[in-house]
Amino acid sequence: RFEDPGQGMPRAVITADAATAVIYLHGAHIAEYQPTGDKPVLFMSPKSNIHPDKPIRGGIPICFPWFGPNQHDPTAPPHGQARLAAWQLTQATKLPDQRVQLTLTRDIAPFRLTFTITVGQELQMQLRTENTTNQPAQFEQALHTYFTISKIHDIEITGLAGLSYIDKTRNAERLTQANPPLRFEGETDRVYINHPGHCTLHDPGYKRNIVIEKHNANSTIVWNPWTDKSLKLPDLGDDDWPGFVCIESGNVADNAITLAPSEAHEMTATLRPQPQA
Ligand code: TA6
Repeated sequence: RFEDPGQGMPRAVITADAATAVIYLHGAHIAEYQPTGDKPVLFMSPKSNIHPDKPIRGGIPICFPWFGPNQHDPTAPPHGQARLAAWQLTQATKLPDQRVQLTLTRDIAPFRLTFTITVGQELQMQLRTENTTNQPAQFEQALHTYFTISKIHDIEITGLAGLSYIDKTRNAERLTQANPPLRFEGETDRVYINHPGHCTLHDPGYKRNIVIEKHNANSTIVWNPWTDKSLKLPDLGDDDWPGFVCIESGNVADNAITLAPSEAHEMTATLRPQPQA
C-alpha cells in the first residue's frame, strides 16, 4: 500500500508473503526490509531525519553520481543528489512467484536512473544508469546498506581476503586485506576496489549470515564509525554504533564508470539472509 503521512515523505509499505519492506519516494530509499520469521535486516537510526531536505540515516541510501564529498565542489551534498531527490514510482506489481516488485525513476542530469526493487525472501536491487546526452559522462554509485547486527565486536565479514582497499581512516592509504575474515576493533572505513564477487556478513549473535551478492558492482565499502565519529553525527545515537555495520555495493574510486553518449549500465545487488548452520 501507499502512504502519505503528510510530512512530504510518501512511502510504499510492502507486505508480501515472504517479507515486509518500506520504501520512501525520497531517495528511492529502502528504509526497512524484514523476511517473514526473521529479524529485520536493515538498521535505522532512532535519530534519523525523515525529511524531504535531509538524508535518512539507515536503510539503503543511494549514493549517486559521486561517493563521499564532491571532489570539485565542497558545497555539494556528500554522496550526491540521488538520496535527497524525490523519485517517481512507475511500477508496482506482484510477480507470479508472489514477490513484490517496484520500479522508481529519477533524472539526475546527465543521467536517467531506474531503480528496481524485488522484495521476497531475498532483497534484490537493480540500479540502471543511462547517459541521456551526446557527451561521455562519468559517475560513481553505491547502495550504502546499513545492516542491523547483534554486536560489531562479534561479527565478521568473509570474501574480502587479498583485495586492495583504500583506508579512509589512514589518509586514504592503499592496503591489502589479509586472509582472515574482517573483524572490527575500531573505526573502520574501507573502499575495497576491484571486488566483483560477493561477500558474507556472519552474525553469530543473531545466528544469521547475510550473503551480499552483486553483478557489475566492482567496489565494496565497509564502514563503522565507532565511538568518536558517532559523536559527530547528530542523526545517530551515541550508543548506536555497536548495532550496525555498513557493507555497500557499487562502483567508486578506481571503479568509477564512464558512459558513452546514450550508453546504459546496470548493477544489481542481492541481500540473502540465511540462518547459521
Ligand atoms: O560509507 C562510508 C562513508 O563514506 C563514511 O566516510 C561516512 O561519511 C559515511 O559514508 C556516512 O556518510 P553520510 O554522508 O551518510 O553521513
